[in-house]
Amino acid sequence: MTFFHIPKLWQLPESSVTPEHVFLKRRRFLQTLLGVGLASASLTELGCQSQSNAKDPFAGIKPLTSRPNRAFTVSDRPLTNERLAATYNNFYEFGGSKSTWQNAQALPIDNWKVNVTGLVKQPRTYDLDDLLKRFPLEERIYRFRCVEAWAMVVPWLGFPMNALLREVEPTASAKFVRFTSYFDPQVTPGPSFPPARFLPFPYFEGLRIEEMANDLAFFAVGIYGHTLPKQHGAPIRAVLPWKYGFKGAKSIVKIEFVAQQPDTFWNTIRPGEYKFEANVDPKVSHPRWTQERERLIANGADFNWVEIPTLKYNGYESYIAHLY
Ligand SMILES: Nc1nc2c(c(=O)[nH]1)N[C@H]1C(S)=C(S)[C@@H](COP(=O)(O)O)O[C@H]1N2
Ligand SMILES: [Mo]
Repeated sequence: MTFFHIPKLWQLPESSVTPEHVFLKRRRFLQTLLGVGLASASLTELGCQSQSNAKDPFAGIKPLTSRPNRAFTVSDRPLTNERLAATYNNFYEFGGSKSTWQNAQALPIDNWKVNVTGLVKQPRTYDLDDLLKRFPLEERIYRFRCVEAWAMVVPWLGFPMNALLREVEPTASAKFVRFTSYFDPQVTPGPSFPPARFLPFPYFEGLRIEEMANDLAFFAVGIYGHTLPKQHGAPIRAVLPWKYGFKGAKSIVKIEFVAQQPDTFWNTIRPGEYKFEANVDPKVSHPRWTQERERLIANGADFNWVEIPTLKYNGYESYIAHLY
């Protein structure tokens, strides 16, 4: 019997991990942020961020074993520092700033259930253990691009969405899928402005069935070798690396197969911005900023934003170009 150690993808030499000390320069990073002027909603709360470190961004995580899927790795930019990725998030259920990780610790993830319903032959409710037992976990390093033009590179653990499709068998009339995130006004207060009652919670997103069946479409249940910290959308979230980050609904409780293109959270709030498809495209500007470049949330030795060009479909053109 051979017993050998399979290194995690992100431990391989080609993944240059950002040194920890970079995190300590966060204050300067925040100043840089203020300098480039992000949305005012973020600005108001960013100021408080560096003061409270009382909570642990990794509270409650557990190790997860997985098979590294080396078909999906990233060599054109460094892996993002884990702590940075875990403390710079969008999760509007828990606030409108990037420091929602502290509030997100209130998310109750025990006895999580995911209801798969709608136009499927095998509708069912999975609990998280069912999912982990049924679908072998793999690790994939993906680029990640937020519509706000920040970007990261992280190792997700999870399983391809097409594995779930095979099991639940959408009917011929299922043309789209709709994801719904956890929402409980007692637990998820929403941003301070606009008040949550003006936002169409629970968060919802969608895909065409062919997009969901594509190799890249992924359900993540972990990151960096362990379960998802709550702020990343524990215990299960969607990851669609060729689309803007907002398409990847966090903390999914419902997966519904439907005949018509579903509405989406952000499109309902701001119909004039991105359409349903929301593929990363440097040539299609946001109404208020260019998408030609992006800023990595870490850059190795020194913590300034690193600006790099944005790639068509975030560099995944060969996988999904035939869909558009
Ligand atoms: N339920 C829910 N899912 C969400 C969001 C959110 O506010 N609520 N934000 C989206 C946006 S805009 C981005 S960029 C990513 C951020 O993922 P991360 O915080 O794990 O980096 O989550 C997406 N999924
Ligand atoms: Mo985003």
